[in-house]
Amino acid sequence: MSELKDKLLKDEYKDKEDLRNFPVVALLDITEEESKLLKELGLDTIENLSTKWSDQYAKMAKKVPKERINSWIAASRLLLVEETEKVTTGAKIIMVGIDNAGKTSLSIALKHRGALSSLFQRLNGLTPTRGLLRSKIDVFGMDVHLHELGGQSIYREDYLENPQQYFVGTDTIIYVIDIQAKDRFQESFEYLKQIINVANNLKIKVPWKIFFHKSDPEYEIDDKSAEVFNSIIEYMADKCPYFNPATDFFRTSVRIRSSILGAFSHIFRGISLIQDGVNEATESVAQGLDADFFGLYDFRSNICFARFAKEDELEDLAHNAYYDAIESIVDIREPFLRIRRYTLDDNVNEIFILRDLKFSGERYIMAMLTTDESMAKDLDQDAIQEIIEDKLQDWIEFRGYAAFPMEK
Ligand SMILES: Nc1nc2c(ncn2[C@@H]2O[C@H](COP(=O)(O)OP(=O)(O)OP(=O)(O)O)[C@@H](O)[C@H]2O)c(=O)[nH]1
Ligand SMILES: [Mg+2]
Repeated sequence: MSELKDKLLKDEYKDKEDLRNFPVVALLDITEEESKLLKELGLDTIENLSTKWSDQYAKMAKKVPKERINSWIAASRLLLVEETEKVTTGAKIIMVGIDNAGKTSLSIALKHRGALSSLFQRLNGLTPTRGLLRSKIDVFGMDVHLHELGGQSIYREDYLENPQQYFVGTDTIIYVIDIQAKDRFQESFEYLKQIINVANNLKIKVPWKIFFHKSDPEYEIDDKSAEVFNSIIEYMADKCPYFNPATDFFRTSVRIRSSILGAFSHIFRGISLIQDGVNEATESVAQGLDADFFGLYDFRSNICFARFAKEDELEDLAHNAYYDAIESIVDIREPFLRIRRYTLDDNVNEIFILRDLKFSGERYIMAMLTTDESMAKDLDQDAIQEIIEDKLQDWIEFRGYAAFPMEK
């Protein structure tokens, strides 16, 4: 607990008593100005912020970026965790798109362990989803409910006519487009417009993500298709306030595992309120380990909970290497699972190191890439574990509090 105080409070508050009545300005990452705003809204103390934030959220969001507000709420909840009831936290993600776009395939590919060939076998036998299909994944201690809306036109009508039933309480909406189905672009774009329309009418303000799916390695996008994709992104940027045209679309393919893992990990980290703190801690772990990439994967869901990469390419390389490795290690228990070497285009040798870790009884896999030969050679297991624990343990332990409480 005291370590958590160190991380979340300004120096002058670290040794004081009566945490719940601290003014919000005690939080590390908040300015005087910002704390005044919260005070005006009745969120003057840590306790009030942690319990009454939801009534004032919209007002705060008008003045301050959401990421900042989220991190204050998370910090106040984390600080009071010992006194807070164990609340259920969770998230709801909707996947939507016309039939055959690949929604069910994406959800299967995300959870699949084992060889790619056995994944393709499963996907070949898929039949169209009949209406709403729900599944639940445990991601970083939150329950993530994944809702797929089967895209055949007979089902689409119902979503558009009774949207509240499907869209209320959603944290993120993913729209999936089959980029190889040129003759269906028009239909897919129209459906997207309709869905945005009903969501906007319901005043559902959530992040939207676009998956340009079936972006297989050998598939080349022609100019005409590229034009359509650009106009979709422009349309989204215009109509959806929480769609960022620079970062919120993904090229995914079941043939490129890193593409799916990367996209979903981005989305799940976005839902987590402690994202900023985790990012900072992860960067310092990477520095401590002299790693060009460091990532911590939740073994059950495959989701990358924390990651830092010096270059984007290294992240893709590591995600792919992670998937390759877990194909063969499902049941094997060894401290060091794998060490591998990759030579990159510019003749740089990256050493990939993977190991099994446990935090609070949950299994994690750590992956890193380093060019430091001596580091890789005399790898001291305990030292590695120590560095990670020192920086990330608290974040991992409290990850279950890292999402908004579930709406009933
Ligand atoms: N080439 C290629 N084919 C894919 C990919 N992902 C899925 N498919 C194929 O696309 C077809 C349709 O996939 P589904 O996942 O059933 O599509 P869906 O969006 O769930 O369809 P509905 O349930 O009817 O809405 C299947 O035959 C998959 O094998 C991909 O990345 N590349
Ligand atoms: Mg389906």
